[in-house]
This record gives sequence, C-alpha cells and structure tokens, in this order.
Amino acid sequence: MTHCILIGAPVDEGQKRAGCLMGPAAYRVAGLARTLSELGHTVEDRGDVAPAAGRGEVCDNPAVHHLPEMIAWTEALGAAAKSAMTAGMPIFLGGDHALSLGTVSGVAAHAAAAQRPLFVLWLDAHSDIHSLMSTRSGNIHGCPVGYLSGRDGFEPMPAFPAPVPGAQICMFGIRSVDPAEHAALSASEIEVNDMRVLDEHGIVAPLRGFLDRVRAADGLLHVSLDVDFLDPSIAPAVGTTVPGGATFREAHLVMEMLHESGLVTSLDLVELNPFLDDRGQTARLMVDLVGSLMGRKVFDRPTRAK
Ligand code: 6HN
Ligand code: MN
Ligand code: MN
Ligand code: MN
Repeated sequence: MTHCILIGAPVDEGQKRAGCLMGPAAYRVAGLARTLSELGHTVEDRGDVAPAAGRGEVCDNPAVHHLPEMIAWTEALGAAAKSAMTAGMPIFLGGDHALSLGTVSGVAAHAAAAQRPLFVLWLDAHSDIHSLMSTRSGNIHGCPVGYLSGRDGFEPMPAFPAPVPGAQICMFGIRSVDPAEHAALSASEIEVNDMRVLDEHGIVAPLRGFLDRVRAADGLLHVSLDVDFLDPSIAPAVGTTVPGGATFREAHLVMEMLHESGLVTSLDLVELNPFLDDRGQTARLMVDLVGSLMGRKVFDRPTRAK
C-alpha cells in the first residue's frame, strides 16, 4: 500500500498550444484517485500548485518565451515535490514537460537529504535536452533534461538546478531528436533507448538492465511519462505527436515491470492536452497506465521482471 499524493501542475507556458493547463482536471475527471484507491492505496489530493508572479528574467535567445513564468513554476513545484516526498509518493498531474524542471529538482533535493542517488526514467518521443540557447522553437518543454542533467556547454542557470548526473537518466521511446540535441546526447552519459532499440530487443531486457542499476545503487526512481511516448493512434491528446510510438501493450508492460520492481518513488504525467482528446481516450489511457504502475494485474504470478 502506498500513500499517493496527487499534485496538479497546470503548466502550459513551456510550449505554445493552449490546453495543457486542463490536464490536472482531466486526470481527476478520468478517475485517477478512484483507480488508486480501488488498488488499495491511500490518496491525498493536494490540489493545483500556484506559482508566484514571474520576475522578468530574460535570456539572449529571442525565441524563448515565458522564461520568468517557468522559473516561478520551477520554484513552486520544487517546494511541493520536496515536501510531498517526505509523506508519500507524489504523482504530478501536468501540464507540459517544462514542469519536470521543478518536480525533479524537488525530488532530487529529497534524495540528497536522504543520501540516496536519484535515477530518472524519461518515457518520451523526444529527448528534451535543449538549452535556452540551442532551442529553435523557444519552447522550454524541450529543455528540462538539458538543465536537470547539467549537460556540457550550458551557461549555468541558477534557477534551473542540475541535480541528476546523465549516467542516472534513462530514456525510452525516443524518435524525434533535433541536431543540437543529438550532439548533447552523444556527449552525455544518458542511456538512450530509441524506438530502434525497442524494435530490436523489446522493452523487457533494456528496462530490466536499468532497473537493476537503480536497485544496485539503492536509488530513488522518478518516472517522467510524456503522453507522446505512446503511439498517436492510441493517445491523440498531445501537441507534439510523432508516429511510431509505444503500443498499448508495450506501455502497460513498462508499467507492470515498474510495479514489480518496487523502485518507483515519484511520477510525472505530462503533455496531456485534453482539448485535443477524443472523448477522454488519452486521459483514460494515462490513468489506466498509472493503474498498472500501481499494481493492477489480471493474475498474480511469480514476478520475473525483478
Ligand atoms: N516534449 N524538440 C522539439 C522542441 O521544440 O524543442 C520538441 C520538444 C517536445 C517537448 O516532448 O515535452
Ligand atoms: Mn501564457
Ligand atoms: Mn517531453
Ligand atoms: Mn515529447
């Protein structure tokens, strides 16, 4: 039994298409709390985080937008994440992926205080490893991994801490990488399992390898699940669809293995844009995936995924 702490993060300043700010409401409507309590967990909904007003910070790349708002979100979500980690397992209801600047920073502060390494599993079509200077879209949701991992060549950004070494980050589902991101990934120690890896080896072997590393290090594990990890045919409610994503069964298998590992200590649900959804299909699928992550299974059988 886990104490699940729902934290709404209605961030939509990290990209330009309106609608992600409705994400937290959509997860609540789709029955996330009920799904968790039916699995025997306790659920505490802390409502939506509200950031302070932005303070006017600027950067030299004119494409970048909403930087002051994202700095304010990062501070507010960092504080919310750190405090929730002492009470249970936070589940952050996004909101676009820029919110992970705050959630992962806060979770990392908790891990540092507990003297345990933090690992991050990034489930996404994209690597999100831009800097404010390399991004061409100017959308900060394309930058969180860059700052969280403190990739080479970055101007230090005090507002965006770098608490997670690249060697503790693992990506699955990657299939859209910009040239500047490709260079950054190649120079990093991040484990990148792109779709080609999954086509060739399946999900199980590479995910088991990563989970073994987390367990051997007695690490905490933060999972950041971007809707576009999933194939757009089953998850249309996202502004950045990329063909060839994870299937329904692949995604559930990831979640089932994560459950069996017992390692996950926090979770982001990001990039859901309910305005683009088809009768709640994507919101419901995301809630179902959380159900698998939190222990829903058809039969109990000896766990092989450990
Ligand atoms: N996400 N690489 C593109 C950009 O605009 O920088 C797409 C980013 C997508 C962001 O997946 O959260
Ligand atoms: Mn705005
Ligand atoms: Mn993303
Ligand atoms: Mn993405």
